[in-house]
Amino acid sequence: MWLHDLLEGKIEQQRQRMERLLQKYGDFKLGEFQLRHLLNGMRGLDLLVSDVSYVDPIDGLRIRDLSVEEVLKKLPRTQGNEMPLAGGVYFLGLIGEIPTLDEALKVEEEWRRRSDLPYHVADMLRSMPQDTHPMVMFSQAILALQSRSEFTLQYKNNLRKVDYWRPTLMDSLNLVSKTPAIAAAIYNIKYLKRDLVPPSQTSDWSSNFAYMIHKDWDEQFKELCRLFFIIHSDQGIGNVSGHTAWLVNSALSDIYFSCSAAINGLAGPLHGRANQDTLEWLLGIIHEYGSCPTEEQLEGYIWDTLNSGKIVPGYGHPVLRHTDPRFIAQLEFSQKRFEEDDILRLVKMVYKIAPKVLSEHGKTRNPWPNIDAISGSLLYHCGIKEYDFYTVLFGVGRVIGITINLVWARALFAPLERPQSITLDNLEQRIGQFAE
Ligand code: NMX
Ligand code: MLT
Repeated sequence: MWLHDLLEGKIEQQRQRMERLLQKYGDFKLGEFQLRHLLNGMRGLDLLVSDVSYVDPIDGLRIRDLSVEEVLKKLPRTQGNEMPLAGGVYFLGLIGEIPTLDEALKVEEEWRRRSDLPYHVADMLRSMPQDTHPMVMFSQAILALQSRSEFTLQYKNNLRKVDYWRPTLMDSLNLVSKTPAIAAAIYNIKYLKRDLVPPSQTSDWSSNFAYMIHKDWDEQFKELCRLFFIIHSDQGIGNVSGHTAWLVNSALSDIYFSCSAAINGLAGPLHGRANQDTLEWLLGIIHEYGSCPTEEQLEGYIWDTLNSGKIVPGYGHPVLRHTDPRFIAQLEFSQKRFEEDDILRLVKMVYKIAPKVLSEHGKTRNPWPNIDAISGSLLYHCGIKEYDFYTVLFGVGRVIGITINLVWARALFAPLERPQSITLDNLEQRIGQFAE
């Protein structure tokens, strides 16, 4: 397969690079960690290695060392579209080079011919109770595809460790190709109560989602899908969903097991669910004041949110210490296209006022907006009003980056992850004090 051929030489180079580092510098001290790191969720510790992407505290996400702005500018797009093809970001992350239009289209073609959703997955989704959370449906649908895992099949047949990445790449292509169809099935079953639409054999991967939810006519939404999936595709491997997948996969559980688990982590309000919570919070403000509030009213509302012990959704970040460039990319997208939208006007007002209030409040280390501070508003403007669905779309994008990382994890023999856990007694003994 052409992607295997392209990847093979690169993997060999990286294996030698890692081997050399380990042999020569295995004892090199990279840093120290303190007791506080054990108790603060390991914030600030460099503990994972992946060349696919990196999150800089100030500049934000870099995929293969390209900033979000560069990714959106340099990746190829088809004629008449401003937003690039998701096939391009897959190629970039996997191979480490900016693809030509032909290469991005070839990835899209690989996906298209694998994009059908098996009957048993659609049947399972239909049979779930109406009040099932869409992220449960998403996670279960991914898990239900596990019976098709190439990795697990070949592993049973004495697959050699040096070759683990090969079927993992097939699993990545197969799963990524089907995530828009899974999301569309959830949307059609749960909200539209309409029949499922088989994937189009002409649309690109991102806009195929629009096609399958009966929105093929909506060019603006299709452009939004392209932007949305690309900017959600990766964010290093330390975030909750990425790291969950990485950990599960380290036990050689295949990509389906790993991504299903990742989606469960993404569903949390401190992670991907923040896009839903933000929209709900913004609608609450509009409901309270009848339309956009004044700046004074908004400031009061934000203080009320904080004083009642709640978080301001979409603000703060475990790594970033400045405005998330993925927020900026979406803001620019909306400014060009629908500046007059009330909710988007409110998003901009919040951006003006919340950082000041959060700084004064003094708790968060980062008072600036993250990707979720605006993403739901764009979907809402484009007619996707069912906000408990938004995190599913986050996940559709994220499966791209996660599975690329897992291909590389297998290629570079990422070991079983198994940190030691210690007791508080251990801790106190080590620092020479005993519990009172
Ligand atoms: N509103 C109110 N309080 C906040 C906020 C916020 N937006 N952000 C952080 N804090 C609080 C945080 O709860 C913590 O309080 P406590 O000591 O009582 O536990 C304190 O500030 C210090 O937190 P940080 O070290 O700044 O942030 P941390 O790394 O722990 O958490 C988030 C990062 C993203 C979980 C946190 O900023 C947050 O809860 N934000 C709102 C939810 C959100 O937008 N999540 C989406 C993140 C992006 N994503 O897509 O996953
Ligand atoms: C993400 O996109 O995964 C979020 O920004 C959370 C993170 O980076 O930890």
